[in-house]
Order: sequence, then C-alpha cells, then structure tokens
Amino acid sequence: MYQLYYYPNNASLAPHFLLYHMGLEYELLLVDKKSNAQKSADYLKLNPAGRIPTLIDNGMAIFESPAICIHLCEQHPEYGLIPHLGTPERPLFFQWLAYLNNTLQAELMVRYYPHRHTNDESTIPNIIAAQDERISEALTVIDEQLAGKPYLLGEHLTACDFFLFMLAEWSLPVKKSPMHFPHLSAFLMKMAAHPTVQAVCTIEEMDLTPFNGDGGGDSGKN
Ligand SMILES: N[C@@H](CCC(=O)N[C@@H](CS)C(=O)NCC(=O)O)C(=O)O
Repeated sequence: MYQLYYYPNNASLAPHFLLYHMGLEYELLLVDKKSNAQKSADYLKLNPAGRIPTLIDNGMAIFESPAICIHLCEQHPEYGLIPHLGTPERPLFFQWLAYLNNTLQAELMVRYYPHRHTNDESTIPNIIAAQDERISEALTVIDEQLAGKPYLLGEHLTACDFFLFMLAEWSLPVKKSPMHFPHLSAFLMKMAAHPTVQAVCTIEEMDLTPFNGDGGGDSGKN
C-alpha cells in the first residue's frame, strides 16, 4: 500500500497516473496548499523541500516527482512503463524525463511563481511573457520529437508520456498553448482519451475538455 501526498493537478499528478495505471493499492492524502500545508512542520519531516508530491513506500518518504515515477516503474517493470535495462530506449527514457522535469517543468515553475524570481512586482508581467517564450521553445522540441511517433519514446507508452501530459496541461494558459502544436496536440488528444488519464482526472476533478481539439483552453492551475 502506497500513500501519495497530493494536490489536484500538481506535480503529484504524474505519480498518480502511474499508481492508477499499474493497478497498485494506494491512498491519496491531500496536502492543503490553500493553507500552505506543504510548509507545515509535519510535512517538512517527510519532504524538507516543502513541495508536493511525496510518496510513502513502506514507511519511506520519497520526494521529487520524477524520482517517484522512476521508483514505481522500477518496482513494477511488468507494466512496461520504463524500457528494460540494456535496451537503446532506456537512456532515452531518462533523457526525456530529465528534459521534461529540468527544462519544461522548471520553466513552468517560474511562470507560476514569478514573484519568487523578482524583488520588483512591476516586472512580474515581463517574467510571465518571457516564460511563455521559453515554454514554447521547449514545447517545440517535444513537438518535433513526436513527429511520426505515437509516444515520446516511439511505439510504446511509458511514464514519460504521463509526465508530459501533466506538464502540457499546466502549459494550456501560455501564449502558444500545446494544442497549437500539430504532433503534440494529436498526442494530447490521444492521451486525454486514455482510460488512466480519464479516471485520474475524474478523481482529481480536472477538466479534460481543452484536449478535445477545439484549439486550446485554460487550466486554472495554482
Ligand atoms: N521538482 C519538484 C517540484 C514540486 C513542486 O514545486 N510542486 C509544487 C506544486 S506543482 C509545490 O509544491 N508548490 C508549493 C510551493 O512551492 O510552496 C517535483 O517535481 O516534485
């Protein structure tokens, strides 16, 4: 039995997709971000970074969403969400997960928390505008990777695809929404129809209509 400290449509979403997809037993524990519960003394004992998510596996706390995803994939390789050791796809799995987390997610974090990146409030609109450009650049790289492929690594669904879906959802409000990229939008429409995505988004009360192909939408994250 796993426990996932989560908040709807936060960085806990990708681990939640994996837990559900693999049919694992898990309990969801809401971290009330509205009351800043991620900075409470009890939560900081589990996750000293004060961020969401944290996974509890057999009493051990693991934080950082990509680390949680890799851990779940490696514990349950029979679900095929990580390529086998020794296959050419294996390093590419780490490459794309790192790109998603270190580049696209990092840029999104600056966009959603611009006040942490300036000591002059009047510059916040400029930070958001600059981030929209940087996020679009990352989405372009991903769009090109998806050309002619059903999934990020090629023919097979992996944890990277669930991670990408999470970040693409966060990217909906940027100036050039992910739904304006041809290969990425086709991928997102397919992922939005996936039973795991549908079920988890229902649990987290998320709206999937922006992925129905009518040209984008707003996610309301954070
Ligand atoms: N790199 C971390 C980032 C986690 C993160 O920043 N989560 C956000 C929610 S999406 C959070 O906890 N924000 C609250 C805060 O920064 O106080 C991960 O992927 O787990």
